[in-house]
Amino acid sequence: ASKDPPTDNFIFRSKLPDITISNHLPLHTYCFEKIAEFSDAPSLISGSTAYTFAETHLLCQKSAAGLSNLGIKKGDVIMLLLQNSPEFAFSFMGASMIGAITTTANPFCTPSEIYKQFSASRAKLVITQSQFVDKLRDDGEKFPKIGEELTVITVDDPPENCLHFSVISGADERDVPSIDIDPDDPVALPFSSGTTGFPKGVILSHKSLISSIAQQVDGENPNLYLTSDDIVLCVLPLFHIYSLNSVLLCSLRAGAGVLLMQKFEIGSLLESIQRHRVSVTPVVPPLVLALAKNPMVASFDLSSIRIVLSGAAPLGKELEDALRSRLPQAAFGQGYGMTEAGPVLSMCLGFAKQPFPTKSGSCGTVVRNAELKVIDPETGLSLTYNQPGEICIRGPQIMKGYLNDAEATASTIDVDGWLHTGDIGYVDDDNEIFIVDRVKELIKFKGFQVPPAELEALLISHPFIADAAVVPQKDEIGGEVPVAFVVRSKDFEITEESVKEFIAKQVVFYKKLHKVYFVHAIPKSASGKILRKDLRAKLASGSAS
Ligand code: 4UU
Repeated sequence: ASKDPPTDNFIFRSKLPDITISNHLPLHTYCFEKIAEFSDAPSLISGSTAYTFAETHLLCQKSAAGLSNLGIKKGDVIMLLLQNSPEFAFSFMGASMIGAITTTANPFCTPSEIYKQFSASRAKLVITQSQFVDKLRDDGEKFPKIGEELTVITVDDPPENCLHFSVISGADERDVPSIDIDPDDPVALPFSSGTTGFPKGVILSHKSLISSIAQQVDGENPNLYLTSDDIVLCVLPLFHIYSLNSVLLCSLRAGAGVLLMQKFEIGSLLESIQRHRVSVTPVVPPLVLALAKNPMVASFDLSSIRIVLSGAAPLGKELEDALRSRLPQAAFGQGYGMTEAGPVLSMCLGFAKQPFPTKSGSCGTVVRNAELKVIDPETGLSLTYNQPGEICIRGPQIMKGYLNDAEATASTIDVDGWLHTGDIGYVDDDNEIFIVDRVKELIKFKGFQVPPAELEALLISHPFIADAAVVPQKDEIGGEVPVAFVVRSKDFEITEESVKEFIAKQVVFYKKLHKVYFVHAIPKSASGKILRKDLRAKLASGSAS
Protein backbone atom coordinates (compact mmCIF):
# COMPACT_ATOMS: atom_id res chain seq x y z
CA ALA A 1 0.00 0.00 0.00
CA SER A 2 2.91 2.36 0.70
CA LYS A 3 3.67 2.97 -2.98
CA ASP A 4 0.22 4.20 -4.04
CA PRO A 5 0.42 7.50 -5.91
CA PRO A 6 -1.46 10.54 -4.55
CA THR A 7 -5.08 10.67 -5.60
CA ASP A 8 -7.69 13.30 -5.16
CA ASN A 9 -9.52 11.37 -2.46
CA PHE A 10 -7.78 8.69 -0.45
CA ILE A 11 -9.77 8.33 2.75
CA PHE A 12 -8.87 6.61 6.01
CA ARG A 13 -11.56 5.08 8.22
CA SER A 14 -11.80 3.48 11.63
CA LYS A 15 -11.33 -0.28 11.99
CA LEU A 16 -14.62 -0.23 13.91
CA PRO A 17 -17.81 -0.34 11.86
CA ASP A 18 -20.01 2.74 11.66
CA ILE A 19 -22.91 2.85 14.10
CA THR A 20 -26.26 4.59 14.26
CA ILE A 21 -25.81 7.78 16.24
CA SER A 22 -28.77 9.37 18.03
CA ASN A 23 -27.71 12.84 16.99
CA HIS A 24 -31.25 13.97 16.33
CA LEU A 25 -31.68 14.31 20.14
CA PRO A 26 -30.84 17.32 22.30
CA LEU A 27 -27.47 16.82 24.04
CA HIS A 28 -28.91 16.48 27.58
CA THR A 29 -31.52 13.92 26.46
CA TYR A 30 -28.77 11.88 24.82
CA CYS A 31 -26.38 12.14 27.79
CA PHE A 32 -29.03 11.07 30.29
CA GLU A 33 -30.73 8.57 27.94
CA LYS A 34 -29.56 5.45 29.78
CA ILE A 35 -29.63 6.86 33.31
CA ALA A 36 -32.24 4.34 34.55
CA GLU A 37 -29.57 1.64 34.24
CA PHE A 38 -27.31 3.34 36.77
CA SER A 39 -29.36 5.99 38.57
CA ASP A 40 -27.94 5.16 42.02
CA ALA A 41 -24.32 4.89 40.91
CA PRO A 42 -21.97 7.80 41.71
CA SER A 43 -21.82 10.38 38.93
CA LEU A 44 -19.98 13.44 40.27
CA ILE A 45 -17.51 13.11 43.13
CA SER A 46 -15.93 16.22 44.62
CA GLY A 47 -14.13 16.24 47.95
CA SER A 48 -16.39 14.49 50.43
CA THR A 49 -19.52 15.05 48.33
CA ALA A 50 -20.86 12.60 45.78
CA TYR A 51 -23.93 12.93 43.58
CA THR A 52 -25.62 9.89 42.07
CA PHE A 53 -26.78 10.00 38.47
CA ALA A 54 -30.36 10.57 39.64
CA GLU A 55 -29.24 13.50 41.83
CA THR A 56 -27.06 14.93 39.08
CA HIS A 57 -29.90 14.76 36.58
CA LEU A 58 -32.29 16.45 39.01
CA LEU A 59 -29.81 19.25 39.80
CA CYS A 60 -29.29 19.84 36.08
CA GLN A 61 -33.05 20.19 35.63
CA LYS A 62 -33.33 22.51 38.63
CA SER A 63 -30.50 24.62 37.27
CA ALA A 64 -32.28 24.76 33.91
CA ALA A 65 -35.37 26.08 35.65
CA GLY A 66 -33.29 28.50 37.70
CA LEU A 67 -31.51 29.90 34.67
CA SER A 68 -34.85 30.29 32.96
CA ASN A 69 -36.26 32.12 36.01
CA LEU A 70 -33.35 34.55 35.72
CA GLY A 71 -34.38 35.33 32.17
CA ILE A 72 -32.04 33.08 30.21
CA LYS A 73 -33.76 31.99 27.02
CA LYS A 74 -33.08 29.72 24.10
CA GLY A 75 -30.10 31.02 22.11
CA ASP A 76 -28.68 33.06 25.03
CA VAL A 77 -25.08 32.55 26.09
CA ILE A 78 -23.93 31.98 29.67
CA MET A 79 -20.27 32.08 30.67
CA LEU A 80 -18.74 29.56 33.06
CA LEU A 81 -15.63 30.96 34.71
CA LEU A 82 -15.06 27.98 36.95
CA GLN A 83 -12.57 25.49 38.18
CA ASN A 84 -13.75 21.87 38.07
CA SER A 85 -16.82 21.47 40.26
CA PRO A 86 -20.20 19.72 40.23
CA GLU A 87 -21.80 23.12 39.55
CA PHE A 88 -19.93 23.21 36.24
CA ALA A 89 -21.85 20.13 35.13
CA PHE A 90 -25.19 21.33 36.55
CA SER A 91 -24.94 24.68 34.73
CA PHE A 92 -23.67 23.29 31.44
CA MET A 93 -26.40 20.65 31.22
CA GLY A 94 -29.00 23.02 32.67
CA ALA A 95 -28.23 25.56 29.95
CA SER A 96 -28.56 22.81 27.33
CA MET A 97 -32.01 21.91 28.69
CA ILE A 98 -33.33 25.40 27.96
CA GLY A 99 -31.58 25.71 24.60
CA ALA A 100 -28.97 28.12 25.96
CA ILE A 101 -25.29 28.02 25.03
CA THR A 102 -22.33 27.80 27.38
CA THR A 103 -19.04 29.54 26.74
CA THR A 104 -16.33 28.15 28.98
CA ALA A 105 -13.46 30.37 30.09
CA ASN A 106 -10.30 29.84 32.08
CA PRO A 107 -10.78 31.59 35.46
CA PHE A 108 -7.03 32.23 35.67
CA CYS A 109 -7.13 34.44 32.60
CA THR A 110 -6.60 38.18 33.06
CA PRO A 111 -9.58 40.56 33.07
CA SER A 112 -8.83 41.68 29.52
CA GLU A 113 -8.61 38.10 28.22
CA ILE A 114 -11.92 37.30 29.93
CA TYR A 115 -13.52 40.47 28.66
CA LYS A 116 -12.67 39.62 25.05
CA GLN A 117 -14.44 36.26 25.32
CA PHE A 118 -17.28 37.75 27.35
CA SER A 119 -18.01 40.47 24.81
CA ALA A 120 -17.44 38.33 21.69
CA SER A 121 -19.85 35.72 23.01
CA ARG A 122 -22.34 38.32 24.31
CA ALA A 123 -22.75 36.36 27.52
CA LYS A 124 -25.83 37.31 29.53
CA LEU A 125 -24.79 35.76 32.83
CA VAL A 126 -21.60 34.53 34.49
CA ILE A 127 -21.21 31.63 36.89
CA THR A 128 -17.95 31.75 38.83
CA GLN A 129 -16.21 31.58 42.23
CA SER A 130 -16.04 34.54 44.60
CA GLN A 131 -12.26 34.77 44.16
CA PHE A 132 -12.66 35.59 40.45
CA VAL A 133 -15.46 38.16 40.69
CA ASP A 134 -13.07 41.11 40.88
CA LYS A 135 -11.84 40.23 37.41
CA LEU A 136 -15.35 41.10 36.19
CA ARG A 137 -15.22 44.48 37.95
CA ASP A 138 -11.87 45.47 36.51
CA ASP A 139 -11.84 49.21 35.75
CA GLY A 140 -9.75 48.81 32.63
CA GLU A 141 -12.44 46.77 30.90
CA LYS A 142 -16.02 47.68 30.08
CA PHE A 143 -17.84 44.89 31.87
CA PRO A 144 -21.50 45.76 32.56
CA LYS A 145 -22.22 46.63 36.17
CA ILE A 146 -22.67 43.52 38.33
CA GLY A 147 -26.12 43.22 39.89
CA GLU A 148 -27.60 45.90 37.62
CA GLU A 149 -26.74 45.00 34.05
CA LEU A 150 -24.99 41.68 34.58
CA THR A 151 -26.05 38.70 36.68
CA VAL A 152 -23.11 37.03 38.39
CA ILE A 153 -23.61 33.79 40.32
CA THR A 154 -20.99 32.28 42.59
CA VAL A 155 -20.77 28.66 43.69
CA ASP A 156 -19.41 29.79 47.08
CA ASP A 157 -20.29 32.76 49.34
CA PRO A 158 -21.43 35.51 46.97
CA PRO A 159 -19.62 38.89 47.17
CA GLU A 160 -21.58 42.14 46.89
CA ASN A 161 -24.29 42.20 44.19
CA CYS A 162 -23.73 38.56 43.24
CA LEU A 163 -26.15 35.67 43.71
CA HIS A 164 -25.47 32.29 45.25
CA PHE A 165 -25.67 29.19 43.06
CA SER A 166 -28.63 27.92 45.13
CA VAL A 167 -30.69 30.62 43.43
CA ILE A 168 -30.62 28.45 40.33
CA SER A 169 -30.02 24.95 41.73
CA GLY A 170 -32.84 25.44 44.24
CA ALA A 171 -35.43 26.18 41.58
CA ASP A 172 -38.39 23.92 40.93
CA GLU A 173 -37.57 21.46 38.16
CA ARG A 174 -41.16 21.64 36.97
CA ASP A 175 -40.44 25.22 35.84
CA VAL A 176 -38.20 24.13 32.97
CA PRO A 177 -39.88 25.68 29.94
CA SER A 178 -40.66 23.34 27.10
CA ILE A 179 -38.70 24.34 24.03
CA ASP A 180 -37.82 22.79 20.69
CA ILE A 181 -34.20 22.05 20.04
CA ASP A 182 -32.93 21.53 16.52
CA PRO A 183 -29.89 19.22 16.21
CA ASP A 184 -28.01 22.11 14.58
CA ASP A 185 -28.67 24.53 17.44
CA PRO A 186 -25.46 25.53 19.24
CA VAL A 187 -24.91 24.28 22.79
CA ALA A 188 -21.24 24.98 23.53
CA LEU A 189 -19.00 27.88 22.58
CA PRO A 190 -15.41 27.14 23.59
CA PHE A 191 -12.75 29.57 22.30
CA SER A 192 -9.83 28.52 20.15
CA SER A 193 -7.44 30.34 17.85
CA GLY A 194 -7.53 27.46 15.35
CA THR A 195 -4.90 27.58 12.66
CA THR A 196 -4.30 31.34 12.76
CA GLY A 197 -5.07 34.63 14.50
CA PHE A 198 -6.93 35.41 17.70
CA PRO A 199 -9.16 33.16 19.82
CA LYS A 200 -12.56 32.73 18.21
CA GLY A 201 -15.82 31.21 19.40
CA VAL A 202 -16.14 27.63 18.14
CA ILE A 203 -19.80 26.79 17.56
CA LEU A 204 -20.52 23.23 18.64
CA SER A 205 -24.09 22.06 18.12
CA HIS A 206 -26.07 19.40 19.95
CA LYS A 207 -25.49 17.18 16.92
CA SER A 208 -21.73 17.68 16.83
CA LEU A 209 -21.18 16.97 20.52
CA ILE A 210 -23.46 13.93 20.50
CA SER A 211 -21.65 12.61 17.43
CA SER A 212 -18.27 13.04 19.07
CA ILE A 213 -19.37 11.36 22.32
CA ALA A 214 -20.98 8.48 20.41
CA GLN A 215 -17.85 8.00 18.31
CA GLN A 216 -16.00 7.44 21.57
CA VAL A 217 -18.32 5.53 23.90
CA ASP A 218 -21.26 4.11 21.90
CA GLY A 219 -21.68 0.91 19.90
CA GLU A 220 -21.26 -2.77 20.62
CA ASN A 221 -17.53 -2.28 20.64
CA PRO A 222 -16.97 1.27 21.91
CA ASN A 223 -13.63 2.88 20.97
CA LEU A 224 -13.33 4.17 24.55
CA TYR A 225 -15.05 1.57 26.70
CA LEU A 226 -16.48 3.15 29.88
CA THR A 227 -19.00 1.53 32.24
CA SER A 228 -20.70 2.32 35.55
CA ASP A 229 -17.88 0.43 37.29
CA ASP A 230 -15.42 3.10 36.18
CA ILE A 231 -14.20 6.14 38.05
CA VAL A 232 -12.77 8.66 35.59
CA LEU A 233 -10.25 11.22 36.79
CA CYS A 234 -11.23 14.81 36.01
CA VAL A 235 -8.14 16.87 36.80
CA LEU A 236 -7.89 18.46 33.36
CA PRO A 237 -9.87 21.70 33.34
CA LEU A 238 -13.47 21.41 32.18
CA PHE A 239 -13.27 24.76 30.41
CA HIS A 240 -11.12 22.98 27.79
CA ILE A 241 -12.98 20.77 25.32
CA TYR A 242 -10.84 17.70 26.04
CA SER A 243 -12.09 17.40 29.62
CA LEU A 244 -15.59 18.68 28.89
CA ASN A 245 -16.19 16.15 26.14
CA SER A 246 -14.04 13.08 26.75
CA VAL A 247 -14.25 13.18 30.54
CA LEU A 248 -17.53 14.74 31.65
CA LEU A 249 -19.93 14.20 28.76
CA CYS A 250 -18.65 10.73 27.82
CA SER A 251 -18.89 9.62 31.46
CA LEU A 252 -22.44 10.95 31.83
CA ARG A 253 -23.48 9.02 28.72
CA ALA A 254 -21.73 5.79 29.71
CA GLY A 255 -22.60 5.85 33.41
CA ALA A 256 -19.04 6.27 34.70
CA GLY A 257 -18.29 8.26 37.85
CA VAL A 258 -16.27 11.47 37.51
CA LEU A 259 -13.76 12.39 40.21
CA LEU A 260 -13.48 16.20 40.11
CA MET A 261 -10.19 17.82 41.13
CA GLN A 262 -9.55 21.55 41.02
CA LYS A 263 -5.86 21.47 40.44
CA PHE A 264 -2.96 19.22 39.74
CA GLU A 265 -0.80 18.49 42.76
CA ILE A 266 0.96 15.15 42.58
CA GLY A 267 0.49 14.07 46.23
CA SER A 268 -3.23 14.68 46.44
CA LEU A 269 -3.70 13.29 42.94
CA LEU A 270 -2.05 9.98 43.82
CA GLU A 271 -3.91 9.84 47.10
CA SER A 272 -7.25 10.38 45.33
CA ILE A 273 -6.52 7.76 42.68
CA GLN A 274 -5.76 5.25 45.41
CA ARG A 275 -8.70 6.16 47.64
CA HIS A 276 -11.36 6.28 44.91
CA ARG A 277 -9.94 3.35 42.91
CA VAL A 278 -9.74 5.54 39.78
CA SER A 279 -9.79 3.35 36.68
CA VAL A 280 -9.50 5.83 33.81
CA THR A 281 -7.02 8.72 33.80
CA PRO A 282 -7.26 11.25 30.98
CA VAL A 283 -4.06 13.32 31.15
CA VAL A 284 -1.74 15.62 29.20
CA PRO A 285 1.98 15.00 28.57
CA PRO A 286 3.26 16.96 31.63
CA LEU A 287 1.12 14.72 33.82
CA VAL A 288 2.49 11.64 32.10
CA LEU A 289 5.92 13.01 32.98
CA ALA A 290 4.97 13.39 36.63
CA LEU A 291 3.44 9.92 36.82
CA ALA A 292 6.41 8.34 35.06
CA LYS A 293 9.17 10.13 36.95
CA ASN A 294 7.99 11.25 40.39
CA PRO A 295 9.37 8.99 43.15
CA MET A 296 6.16 9.44 45.20
CA VAL A 297 4.31 7.26 42.71
CA ALA A 298 5.98 4.14 44.14
CA SER A 299 4.30 4.60 47.55
CA PHE A 300 0.73 4.50 46.23
CA ASP A 301 -1.48 1.69 45.03
CA LEU A 302 -2.40 2.61 41.47
CA SER A 303 -3.48 -0.88 40.45
CA SER A 304 -7.05 0.29 39.78
CA ILE A 305 -5.95 2.22 36.68
CA ARG A 306 -6.88 0.35 33.51
CA ILE A 307 -6.73 3.19 30.98
CA VAL A 308 -4.28 6.09 30.64
CA LEU A 309 -5.34 8.49 27.89
CA SER A 310 -2.96 11.28 26.93
CA GLY A 311 -3.83 14.10 24.56
CA ALA A 312 -3.75 17.81 23.69
CA ALA A 313 -0.03 17.89 22.93
CA PRO A 314 2.66 15.63 21.47
CA LEU A 315 3.92 12.87 23.74
CA GLY A 316 7.41 11.45 23.37
CA LYS A 317 7.68 7.71 22.83
CA GLU A 318 10.24 7.36 25.64
CA LEU A 319 7.93 8.97 28.16
CA GLU A 320 5.09 6.75 27.05
CA ASP A 321 7.27 3.66 27.48
CA ALA A 322 8.46 4.85 30.89
CA LEU A 323 4.91 5.17 32.19
CA ARG A 324 3.93 1.86 30.61
CA SER A 325 6.54 0.04 32.65
CA ARG A 326 5.28 1.73 35.81
CA LEU A 327 1.63 0.88 35.16
CA PRO A 328 1.91 -2.44 33.34
CA GLN A 329 -1.73 -3.37 33.96
CA ALA A 330 -3.08 -0.31 32.14
CA ALA A 331 -3.78 0.26 28.45
CA PHE A 332 -1.81 3.33 27.50
CA GLY A 333 -2.61 5.40 24.45
CA GLN A 334 -3.40 8.80 23.01
CA GLY A 335 -6.36 10.72 21.80
CA TYR A 336 -5.91 13.45 19.22
CA GLY A 337 -8.32 16.33 19.42
CA MET A 338 -8.89 19.85 18.22
CA THR A 339 -11.63 22.12 19.58
CA GLU A 340 -12.96 22.78 16.06
CA ALA A 341 -13.11 19.04 15.30
CA GLY A 342 -15.71 18.49 17.98
CA PRO A 343 -13.00 17.65 19.33
CA VAL A 344 -11.84 14.04 18.87
CA LEU A 345 -10.26 13.03 15.54
CA SER A 346 -8.62 9.84 16.67
CA MET A 347 -8.45 7.60 19.71
CA CYS A 348 -6.34 4.63 20.76
CA LEU A 349 -8.06 1.36 19.85
CA GLY A 350 -6.41 -0.28 22.85
CA PHE A 351 -9.22 1.35 24.88
CA ALA A 352 -11.96 -0.50 22.98
CA LYS A 353 -14.16 -3.15 24.60
CA GLN A 354 -12.48 -5.65 22.29
CA PRO A 355 -9.15 -3.89 22.05
CA PHE A 356 -6.74 -3.87 19.13
CA PRO A 357 -2.96 -3.99 19.55
CA THR A 358 -1.46 -0.49 19.24
CA LYS A 359 1.97 1.13 18.99
CA SER A 360 3.83 3.56 21.18
CA GLY A 361 3.79 7.11 19.85
CA SER A 362 0.57 6.68 17.92
CA CYS A 363 -2.32 9.11 18.36
CA GLY A 364 -4.83 6.34 17.74
CA THR A 365 -7.03 5.57 14.76
CA VAL A 366 -9.62 7.89 13.25
CA VAL A 367 -12.92 7.66 15.12
CA ARG A 368 -15.84 5.75 13.55
CA ASN A 369 -18.52 7.54 11.48
CA ALA A 370 -15.85 9.93 10.22
CA GLU A 371 -13.40 10.28 7.34
CA LEU A 372 -9.80 11.35 7.61
CA LYS A 373 -7.41 12.28 4.86
CA VAL A 374 -3.82 13.42 4.71
CA ILE A 375 -3.10 16.01 2.06
CA ASP A 376 0.01 17.39 0.46
CA PRO A 377 0.04 20.97 1.79
CA GLU A 378 1.33 22.26 -1.58
CA THR A 379 -0.98 20.48 -4.02
CA GLY A 380 -3.95 19.64 -1.79
CA LEU A 381 -3.93 16.09 -3.20
CA SER A 382 -4.51 13.31 -0.72
CA LEU A 383 -1.68 11.03 0.28
CA THR A 384 -1.78 7.34 1.11
CA TYR A 385 -0.15 5.27 3.84
CA ASN A 386 3.05 6.42 5.57
CA GLN A 387 3.26 9.79 3.81
CA PRO A 388 3.19 12.85 6.05
CA GLY A 389 0.86 15.69 5.15
CA GLU A 390 -1.84 17.91 6.63
CA ILE A 391 -4.53 15.97 8.48
CA CYS A 392 -8.12 16.75 7.47
CA ILE A 393 -11.29 15.38 9.04
CA ARG A 394 -14.92 15.19 7.93
CA GLY A 395 -17.99 13.99 9.81
CA PRO A 396 -21.07 15.03 11.80
CA GLN A 397 -18.94 15.91 14.86
CA ILE A 398 -17.02 18.90 13.51
CA MET A 399 -17.93 22.49 14.46
CA LYS A 400 -20.56 24.44 12.60
CA GLY A 401 -18.08 27.25 12.23
CA TYR A 402 -16.54 30.18 14.08
CA LEU A 403 -18.79 32.73 15.74
CA ASN A 404 -19.22 35.81 13.52
CA ASP A 405 -16.21 34.94 11.39
CA ALA A 406 -17.20 33.54 8.02
CA GLU A 407 -13.73 34.14 6.64
CA ALA A 408 -11.93 32.09 9.29
CA THR A 409 -14.61 29.40 8.95
CA ALA A 410 -14.14 29.21 5.18
CA SER A 411 -10.39 28.93 5.50
CA THR A 412 -10.74 26.07 8.01
CA ILE A 413 -13.64 24.01 6.58
CA ASP A 414 -13.50 23.70 2.79
CA VAL A 415 -16.46 23.50 0.42
CA ASP A 416 -16.46 19.70 0.58
CA GLY A 417 -16.81 19.76 4.38
CA TRP A 418 -13.20 18.88 5.25
CA LEU A 419 -11.78 20.54 8.33
CA HIS A 420 -8.09 21.36 7.87
CA THR A 421 -6.24 20.90 11.14
CA GLY A 422 -2.86 22.51 10.47
CA ASP A 423 -1.26 19.36 11.92
CA ILE A 424 1.21 17.28 9.93
CA GLY A 425 1.01 13.54 10.34
CA TYR A 426 0.79 10.22 8.57
CA VAL A 427 -1.23 7.03 8.84
CA ASP A 428 0.75 3.80 9.04
CA ASP A 429 -0.07 0.38 7.59
CA ASP A 430 -2.16 -0.47 10.66
CA ASN A 431 -4.24 2.71 10.30
CA GLU A 432 -2.54 4.32 13.27
CA ILE A 433 -1.99 8.08 13.13
CA PHE A 434 1.36 9.67 13.97
CA ILE A 435 1.60 13.44 14.31
CA VAL A 436 5.02 14.78 13.37
CA ASP A 437 4.69 18.55 13.10
CA ARG A 438 2.33 21.51 13.14
CA VAL A 439 2.08 23.97 10.26
CA LYS A 440 -0.31 26.32 12.04
CA GLU A 441 0.91 29.17 14.24
CA LEU A 442 -0.54 27.75 17.44
CA ILE A 443 1.86 27.12 20.33
CA LYS A 444 0.94 24.55 22.97
CA PHE A 445 2.31 24.89 26.50
CA LYS A 446 1.30 21.84 28.54
CA GLY A 447 -1.66 21.39 26.19
CA PHE A 448 -2.87 24.99 26.71
CA GLN A 449 -3.33 27.15 23.64
CA VAL A 450 -0.94 30.07 23.20
CA PRO A 451 -1.98 32.06 20.13
CA PRO A 452 1.08 33.95 18.79
CA ALA A 453 -1.10 36.61 17.16
CA GLU A 454 -2.33 37.69 20.59
CA LEU A 455 1.18 38.12 21.99
CA GLU A 456 2.39 39.86 18.83
CA ALA A 457 -0.46 42.38 19.08
CA LEU A 458 0.46 43.10 22.70
CA LEU A 459 4.14 43.45 21.84
CA ILE A 460 3.65 45.96 19.05
CA SER A 461 1.35 48.00 21.28
CA HIS A 462 4.49 48.83 23.28
CA PRO A 463 5.82 52.24 22.21
CA PHE A 464 9.43 51.01 22.15
CA ILE A 465 8.69 47.99 19.94
CA ALA A 466 8.53 48.39 16.17
CA ASP A 467 7.77 44.80 15.16
CA ALA A 468 7.55 41.37 16.73
CA ALA A 469 6.97 37.68 16.06
CA VAL A 470 6.24 34.89 18.54
CA VAL A 471 7.10 31.26 17.84
CA PRO A 472 7.37 28.02 19.82
CA GLN A 473 10.62 26.78 21.29
CA LYS A 474 10.96 23.15 22.40
CA ASP A 475 10.84 22.72 26.17
CA GLU A 476 11.35 19.61 28.27
CA ILE A 477 8.51 20.25 30.71
CA GLY A 478 6.01 22.39 28.83
CA GLY A 479 6.52 20.69 25.46
CA GLU A 480 6.75 24.11 23.85
CA VAL A 481 7.13 27.63 25.23
CA PRO A 482 6.47 30.94 23.49
CA VAL A 483 9.54 33.04 22.66
CA ALA A 484 9.59 36.43 20.92
CA PHE A 485 11.67 38.03 18.23
CA VAL A 486 11.49 41.79 18.78
CA VAL A 487 12.56 44.76 16.69
CA ARG A 488 13.23 47.81 18.86
CA SER A 489 11.84 51.17 17.76
CA LYS A 490 14.56 53.49 16.49
CA ASP A 491 16.58 55.10 19.29
CA PHE A 492 14.74 53.26 22.06
CA GLU A 493 16.37 50.99 24.58
CA ILE A 494 14.37 48.14 26.02
CA THR A 495 15.57 45.05 27.85
CA GLU A 496 14.52 41.43 27.64
CA GLU A 497 13.29 41.59 31.25
CA SER A 498 11.07 44.59 30.63
CA VAL A 499 9.52 43.01 27.54
CA LYS A 500 8.80 39.81 29.46
CA GLU A 501 7.28 41.76 32.31
CA PHE A 502 5.19 43.90 29.98
CA ILE A 503 3.59 40.72 28.59
CA ALA A 504 3.42 38.79 31.87
CA LYS A 505 1.14 41.31 33.52
CA GLN A 506 -1.37 41.14 30.68
CA VAL A 507 -1.71 37.39 30.10
CA VAL A 508 -2.55 34.13 31.86
CA PHE A 509 0.53 32.26 33.15
CA TYR A 510 0.97 29.84 30.25
CA LYS A 511 1.23 32.64 27.67
CA LYS A 512 4.25 34.25 29.34
CA LEU A 513 7.29 34.75 27.14
CA HIS A 514 10.23 32.57 28.07
CA LYS A 515 12.82 34.38 25.98
CA VAL A 516 13.17 37.54 23.93
CA TYR A 517 15.57 37.83 21.02
CA PHE A 518 16.26 41.31 19.68
CA VAL A 519 16.60 41.41 15.90
CA HIS A 520 16.82 44.08 13.19
CA ALA A 521 13.87 42.81 11.17
CA ILE A 522 11.21 40.10 11.21
CA PRO A 523 11.45 37.88 8.13
CA LYS A 524 8.27 38.20 6.08
CA SER A 525 6.87 36.85 2.83
CA ALA A 526 6.06 39.11 -0.12
CA SER A 527 2.49 39.28 1.14
CA GLY A 528 3.67 40.41 4.58
CA LYS A 529 3.17 37.13 6.47
CA ILE A 530 5.69 36.34 9.18
CA LEU A 531 7.98 33.54 8.00
CA ARG A 532 7.57 31.51 11.16
CA LYS A 533 9.34 28.52 9.68
CA ASP A 534 12.52 30.59 9.31
CA LEU A 535 12.33 31.76 12.90
CA ARG A 536 11.71 28.24 14.18
CA ALA A 537 14.68 27.01 12.15
CA LYS A 538 16.81 29.80 13.62
CA LEU A 539 15.88 28.63 17.12
CA ALA A 540 16.49 24.98 16.31
CA SER A 541 19.95 25.73 14.92
CA GLY A 542 20.83 27.79 18.00
CA SER A 543 21.58 30.88 15.92
CA ALA A 544 18.84 33.03 17.48
CA SER A 545 20.90 34.72 20.16
C1 4UU B 1 -0.07 15.83 19.31
O1 4UU B 1 -6.00 19.86 22.40
C2 4UU B 1 -7.15 19.83 22.02
C3 4UU B 1 -8.00 18.66 22.25
C4 4UU B 1 -7.44 17.50 22.70
C5 4UU B 1 -8.14 16.27 22.99
C6 4UU B 1 -9.50 16.19 23.08
C7 4UU B 1 -10.14 15.01 23.39
C8 4UU B 1 -7.42 15.16 23.21
C9 4UU B 1 -7.98 13.88 23.52
C10 4UU B 1 -9.42 13.84 23.62
O2 4UU B 1 -9.99 12.78 23.92
O3 4UU B 1 -7.74 20.88 21.39
P1 4UU B 1 -7.06 22.29 21.09
O4 4UU B 1 -7.99 22.96 20.15
O5 4UU B 1 -6.71 22.99 22.34
O6 4UU B 1 -5.70 21.99 20.36
C11 4UU B 1 -5.67 21.29 19.14
C12 4UU B 1 -4.25 20.97 18.74
C13 4UU B 1 -4.18 19.99 17.61
O7 4UU B 1 -4.48 20.59 16.37
C14 4UU B 1 -2.76 19.49 17.73
O8 4UU B 1 -1.86 20.44 17.20
O9 4UU B 1 -3.52 20.33 19.80
C15 4UU B 1 -2.57 19.42 19.25
N1 4UU B 1 -2.85 18.06 19.73
C16 4UU B 1 -1.96 17.05 19.68
N2 4UU B 1 -0.71 17.00 19.22
C17 4UU B 1 -3.99 17.59 20.29
N3 4UU B 1 -3.86 16.29 20.62
C18 4UU B 1 -2.61 15.92 20.26
C19 4UU B 1 -1.85 14.71 20.35
N4 4UU B 1 -0.58 14.73 19.86
N5 4UU B 1 -2.35 13.60 20.90
